[in-house]
Amino acid sequence: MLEMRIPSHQLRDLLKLYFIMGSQNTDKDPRFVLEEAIQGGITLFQFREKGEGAKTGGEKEELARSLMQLCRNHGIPFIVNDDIDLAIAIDADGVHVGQDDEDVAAVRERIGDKILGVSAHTLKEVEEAIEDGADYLGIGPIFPTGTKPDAKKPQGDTLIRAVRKEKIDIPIVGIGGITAENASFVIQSGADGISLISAISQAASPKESSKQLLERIMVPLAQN
Ligand code: TZP
Ligand code: MG
Repeated sequence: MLEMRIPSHQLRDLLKLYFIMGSQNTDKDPRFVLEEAIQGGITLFQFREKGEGAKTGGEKEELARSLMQLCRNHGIPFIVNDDIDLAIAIDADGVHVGQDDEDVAAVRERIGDKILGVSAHTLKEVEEAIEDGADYLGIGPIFPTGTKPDAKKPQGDTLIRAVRKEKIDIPIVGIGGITAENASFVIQSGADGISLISAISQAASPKESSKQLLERIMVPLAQN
């Protein structure tokens, strides 16, 4: 396990192709989808068991443990969305919280040096999250998304560009409606990576989709 806060350069690399999924995001077995996505080249995984049809309690924990084991088998860090108790119970590699979840500084206290990601929608939220101990930020929705019913209005690259203009260099991933067609736009705005659900979880071949996404961001990433 990590014994110090993850260095930014290492995290930037991990954020390149950040796949997020819960069992509610796929008609297939989520273990199969994750295994394929790993083979296709994802660099980080977030377990986000949330919304209609999501598992709870023991079933949720069991799924988390089996997906974490798949990640461990391939050296992919495993992040838990929202559920800090679960992340601590299973000794996940990190957590991701939004503005409506537990207070960021309190989460940092609870998780020690585990990776801490925070969703931010304004420059003020960005600055507060950094102050409170975020390791990386998720910014979006960049494009319209059908996956998160309560998502805010799509903001394109406005906030990512504003953050970089302020010379704030915290690792950032864009989120929301990202596909192979628009992935390079997100990287060109100054993000270190793309995070996505349906472009991989709903793909006919999660493996091919992951490969294609990675190919589309390699050139723009090299130019950042
Ligand atoms: N937060 C902002 S948009 C979103 C989340 C969790 C959903 C992203 O899903 P998709 O399918 O990649 O648009
Ligand atoms: Mg949340």
